[in-house]
Amino acid sequence: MGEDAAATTEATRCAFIALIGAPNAGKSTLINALVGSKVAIVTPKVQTTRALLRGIAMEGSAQLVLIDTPGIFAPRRRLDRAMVTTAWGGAHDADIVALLIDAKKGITMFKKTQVPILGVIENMSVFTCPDCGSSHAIFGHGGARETAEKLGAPFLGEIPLVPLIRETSDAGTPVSVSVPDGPEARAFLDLATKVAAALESESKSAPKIIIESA
Ligand SMILES: Nc1nc2c(ncn2[C@@H]2O[C@H](COP(=O)(O)OP(=O)(O)OP(=O)(O)O)[C@@H](O)[C@H]2O)c(=O)[nH]1
Ligand SMILES: [Mg+2]
Repeated sequence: MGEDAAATTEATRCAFIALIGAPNAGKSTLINALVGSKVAIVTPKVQTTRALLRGIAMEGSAQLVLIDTPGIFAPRRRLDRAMVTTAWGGAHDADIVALLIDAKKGITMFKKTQVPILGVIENMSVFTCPDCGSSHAIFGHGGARETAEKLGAPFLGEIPLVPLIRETSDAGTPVSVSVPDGPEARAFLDLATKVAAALESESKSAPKIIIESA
C-alpha cells in the first residue's frame, strides 16, 4: 500500500446507523434523502421494505452506513414474523439506532385513546449560523405550528438548531445551566413554563381514598 493510500485509510471512520420504526413511518424516504440517491423503494403502502438495505452518506471523512429496515409491528403471519425479526436484527448489529416516529399519527392515536396532549414543539427549528448570524430553515419552519393548529393542539414553542445546545449537552452542562441568559436557554425556559402551566390545567385531582372502619 502506498503512503497516500495508508493515510486515506487511517483518516476514514465508519458507523452503522439503523433506522427503525413503525411501518410507513417514512424510514425509506429519510434514508434516500440522507444518502442523496434512491436506495430504497418508497410507497404509500405499509410493509414496502422487506429486507435490510444499506446506503452510505459521507460526513467529512466519516462513512455513515445507514440501514433501512422493515417496519416493526405486532406480527401475525410467518412472513410478518420474519420481517420484524429482520428489523430487530438490523438494530442489534448497528452502532446507533435511530427511531423514526410520525408525530401526526402519534397525536391522532393519543386523541383516540384520550391521552391528554400538552402541545406540539418544533425541535431543530431555524439554524442560526454561529459565524455570520444568518438564519436558515434547514428542515423547514412553521410545520409544527401548522400541525398543532390543524389538530387543535396547543403550539408550545421552537427549539433552535444551534451547535451550542449539542456541545453543552454532550459536556454534561446543558445550555440552560452553562449559558442561562442566552436565547437558547430562554427558548427552553419558555417551553418549560408553558409545559408546567399545561400540566397544571390538564392534571386531574387525585381520587379520594376513603378508609371505612370494619
Ligand atoms: N407527509 C409526509 N409524508 C411522508 C414523509 N415521509 C414519508 N412520507 C410518505 O409516507 C409513505 C411511506 O413512506 P416510506 O418511506 O415508504 O415509509 P417506510 O417507513 O419505509 O415504510 P415501510 O417500508 O413500509 O415500513 C410514502 O407515501 C411517503 O411518500 C414526510 O415526512 N411527510
Ligand atoms: Mg421502507
